[in-house]
Amino acid sequence: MSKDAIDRRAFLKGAAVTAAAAIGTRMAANSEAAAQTMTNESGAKEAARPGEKIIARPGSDFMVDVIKATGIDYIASNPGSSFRSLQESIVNYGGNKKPEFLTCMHEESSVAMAHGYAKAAGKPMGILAHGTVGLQHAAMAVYNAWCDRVPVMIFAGNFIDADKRRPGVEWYHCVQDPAGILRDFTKWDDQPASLQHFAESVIRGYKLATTPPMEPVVITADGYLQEAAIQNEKKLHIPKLTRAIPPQGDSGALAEAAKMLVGAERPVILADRACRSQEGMKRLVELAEAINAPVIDIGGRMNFPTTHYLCRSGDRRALVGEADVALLLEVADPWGQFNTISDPHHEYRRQAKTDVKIIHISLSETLTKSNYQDMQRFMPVDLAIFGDAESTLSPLTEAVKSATNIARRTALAAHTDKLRNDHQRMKERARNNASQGWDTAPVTTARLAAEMWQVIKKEKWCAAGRQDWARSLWPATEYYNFNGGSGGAGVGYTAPAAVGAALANRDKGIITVDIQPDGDLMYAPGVLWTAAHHKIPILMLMHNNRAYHQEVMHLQKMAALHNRRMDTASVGTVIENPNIDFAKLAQAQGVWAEGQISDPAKIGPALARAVAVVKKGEPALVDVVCQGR
Ligand SMILES: Cc1ncc(C[n+]2csc(CCOP(=O)(O)OP(=O)(O)O)c2C)c(N)n1
Ligand SMILES: [Mg+2]
Repeated sequence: MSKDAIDRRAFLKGAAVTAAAAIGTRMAANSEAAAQTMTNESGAKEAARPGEKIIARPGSDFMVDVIKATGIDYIASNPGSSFRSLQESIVNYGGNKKPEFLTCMHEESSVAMAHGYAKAAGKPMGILAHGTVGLQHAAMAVYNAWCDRVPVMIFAGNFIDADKRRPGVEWYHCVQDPAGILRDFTKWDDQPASLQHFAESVIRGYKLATTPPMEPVVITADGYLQEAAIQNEKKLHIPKLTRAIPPQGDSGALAEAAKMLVGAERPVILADRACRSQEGMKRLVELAEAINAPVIDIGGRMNFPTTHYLCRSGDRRALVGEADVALLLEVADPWGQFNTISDPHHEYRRQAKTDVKIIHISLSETLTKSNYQDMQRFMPVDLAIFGDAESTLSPLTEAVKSATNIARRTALAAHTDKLRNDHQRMKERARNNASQGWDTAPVTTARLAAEMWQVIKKEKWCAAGRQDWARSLWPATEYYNFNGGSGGAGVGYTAPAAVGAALANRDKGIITVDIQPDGDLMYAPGVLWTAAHHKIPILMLMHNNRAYHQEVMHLQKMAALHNRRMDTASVGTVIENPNIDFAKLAQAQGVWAEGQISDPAKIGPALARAVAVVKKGEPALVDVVCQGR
């Protein structure tokens, strides 16, 4: 028997005593009560006398070895008995390091944290969900991650063998097909029937989740497999994890695309979930410069420096409207870039020339789920190149360079002055728009973003919350600066995803800031406690408009359409009477906080105090009463 196993046996024998010494009498009393309860529920008397029937090497230990083999650093989870053995193994056998267990207060928070983390860390986090109920809570956040093409390793506890289930609650929480509820919006799932099967499925799942287009994957950790002793351990092996190299677009197709781009008079590049790294951004800069084409960063990822003269994200309507050739890079909604359906009359409008030539480099054709409609409206294009955008950028740039003769190069370079002026004009317009109502109370959203900028401009920073003003006002040159959006627009994403990003950024010396909508935080505010407990430094600046403001606007629009009174638009949409005191909400969970600020002059000093807390490694929240959106 290994030394570990002996240690664990000794621990079990003296459980109550050890627990009393280590974690205080309250926990010791609880663990005695728990032992008693287990005896009562299961009727297995021997379990009440620790030491008599020991399982020194449970299957869940091997499961931890498997999870460690993937390199997952964290498991975000709300605890549940369907994975109690795996949780115990993570902590006692695995030493609660790589992976470390993160205590979450809602499964939606676990998944959204993993979502934000994956984009900031460049690798997935694991989450553990408790059978039926845990997966039901997780579902919307999984959908957001699916829509955003982000990998999450979802582990679920479940007892598949009815002969082993304890009566009562365990039946309510077990399910014949755990992943079924998520199958429409996950890439793959499996319910392994043996430990060897678990090892192969986790490695296969990790590989699938992290191969573009990246998506969440679900693997069930069967409860009985977790708790029962490992049989024939020598026969078990963990397969090697080799990541698949993402595909580059076909070279012939790239030559054709290059010809179209080089010959264009008004080319435009639209990048969405295109880049995954600083290197990807650098490649997009090289391509854009080779064609001297303006770039619209749609914002699914950080694709292009906002300081570059070819950055024209704020001029999408005008540039798409005049374009003769458009290059799309993993754009989630291609149809919506060139067409629209008006609101509220649902009438079709074209926003581009009818003969604009469209090239799309994308892997979206590999996603073939039918039920959910995240594929967006079908868009006929002139050249559909199947390939990973980031990996295809460099060969496309090479093709562009070889398709450009000296005369053409000179002609393209002649556009530079105008392009620089247009970029400056876009910036000035954003600054002018931002200065409207600068000193008004409630505070404008632009003022909020500007105040935040003042306290982070000398830091390495990541904006993980609401990013609209920041994207047009803040000079951003690094991939880690912006963490993209929710994917599926399921509200409740922003706060936990920002905390997940902050965790990924913690050891890189990057300060994570979150302009945080009030309605979003109230879905699952317990993520503040998770940030405090795990010492995750994040600066939350509340965009507290005391409303589900987008819905206020929708109701106003409907009242206008129906020619009826508008003042009732607040019914069911405002969060007033009583007003929520977000500073107290945060303080109650151990987070440093100040609020409820309505004087814009007071935001800066409060943020300066908050940043000092964040720099010490802890979360901080500043609540500001703001205008609409
Ligand atoms: C889960 C979910 N429920 C409802 C909605 C509809 N919805 C869209 S925006 C919004 C308001 C969100 O309020 P808040 O986060 O405070 O942002 P605000 O609009 O006030 O800026 C709601 C409820 C949604 N997108 N997702
Ligand atoms: Mg709001």
